[in-house]
Amino acid sequence: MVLLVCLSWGCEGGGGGGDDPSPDAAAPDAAVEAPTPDAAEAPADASVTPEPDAAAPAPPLPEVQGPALAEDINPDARIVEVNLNASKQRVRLADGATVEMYAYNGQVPGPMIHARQGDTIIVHFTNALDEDTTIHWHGLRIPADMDGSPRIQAPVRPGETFTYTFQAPDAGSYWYHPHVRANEQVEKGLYGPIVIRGEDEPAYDAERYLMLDDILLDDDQIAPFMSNHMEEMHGRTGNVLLTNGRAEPASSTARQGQVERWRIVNTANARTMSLGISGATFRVIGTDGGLLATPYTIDRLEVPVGQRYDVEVSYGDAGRASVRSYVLVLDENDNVVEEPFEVFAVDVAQTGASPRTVEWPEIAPPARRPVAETIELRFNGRQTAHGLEWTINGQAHAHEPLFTFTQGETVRMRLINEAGPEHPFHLHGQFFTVENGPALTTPQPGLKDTVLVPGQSTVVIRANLDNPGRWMAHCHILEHAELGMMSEFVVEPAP
Ligand SMILES: [Cu+2]
Repeated sequence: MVLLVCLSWGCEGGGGGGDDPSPDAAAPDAAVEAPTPDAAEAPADASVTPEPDAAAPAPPLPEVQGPALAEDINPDARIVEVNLNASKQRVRLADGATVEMYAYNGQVPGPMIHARQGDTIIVHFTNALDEDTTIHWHGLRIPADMDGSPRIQAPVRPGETFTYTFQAPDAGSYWYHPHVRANEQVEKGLYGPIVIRGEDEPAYDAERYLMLDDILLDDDQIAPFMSNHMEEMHGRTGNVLLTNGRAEPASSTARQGQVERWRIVNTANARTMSLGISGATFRVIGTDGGLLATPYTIDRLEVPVGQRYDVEVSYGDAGRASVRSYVLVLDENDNVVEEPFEVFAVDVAQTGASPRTVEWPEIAPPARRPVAETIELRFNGRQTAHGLEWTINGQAHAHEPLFTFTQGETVRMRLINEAGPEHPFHLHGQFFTVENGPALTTPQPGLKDTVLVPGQSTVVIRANLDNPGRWMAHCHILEHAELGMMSEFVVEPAP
């Protein structure tokens, strides 16, 4: 794979500190320092618009630190209505240089959408780019015509608008990104977090959303796309690590004894992140499909692109809690070595307090439903006259659905990777459980929408096909998807 050591771009800091208007909004602590209008107004709104026969007004949503919240322009407490505008923007990733990127509402990452399970979400989207785009709501089991697939929804043309409307069906940590030329548009900064809050979720001293990314810069510009064989082969691995859009290890503060919930997503084009946390203890409490029945502990969290993990972080000691991303680099003798890069840190103030034990709610594990049928999806690549092409069951950019299922069925899918590079497989509109995967390095409990299939190995999943429609199924290494590793399946409504 491509090994790059230039992971310190712009990280020297320096005094600068000029007031650049846009990027500060993306700093992880922006939300702490300046509560957004939405957070401040939510309780008031709830009391101003009582519905005669509605239940008691919903309490305000807990703050989630991270990308600044999208402003909710609808006074109804059960409707989150926001404007999103995609445009070109110069973004400051670290003190000093700015890079021309794409941004939602002028910020990278885009603003956070925060709603309760069952809420209606309305997004008025304006495309101020000079190319087509759509928005895909990654992981949300919403109607197919709102899913942002350019094969179902006509892409939003430059200067045009589209309103996405759907209900948030499941609690959990999700994200949004385009589905047109995604390898370029996501790399350039088009992605944002979604938090859907369930009832009776455990309360924490703080919550954070960390969007982890890497981008490939060349001379302080986004490097040309698909300009080398390695990018086609393994996907684009960057030379700058970003956390909530910042190249410097962002830091925050907490107090000894506190327990926090962190939501983590890997928005990189291709790089599987390997994360460790020092100076604090953590356990995994949630994944793509929400909170787990049984949290588990682990030393190293492997996060393939597209996937989410929720972790509970406890500060038993004062000092510095540090999130490290372990990256393979070449040392001076050209040996491949693993090197940790700090991507987020929390300065923990001394109090002498011990962290409490969070009482875990009763959560049913995913039901083990009978399998209606077993199918195989074979992943491979081939060299063509125009370059490398990635295939699913021998087809690149398959234009007809590969399979037709019936709503309510559970289908066992054998994901067979016949090639060397890994493929994080993403199913739109449905959840699945991971049945087994001999090469998987971390446990995979809970409901997922993305699973990593390592090179030359097979992972078996059980997909609960409950959401009718025509759906995409593809590799989430965005270069692989653009080079053909993209398919569709149909779920016909139950008779
Ligand atoms: Cu792939």
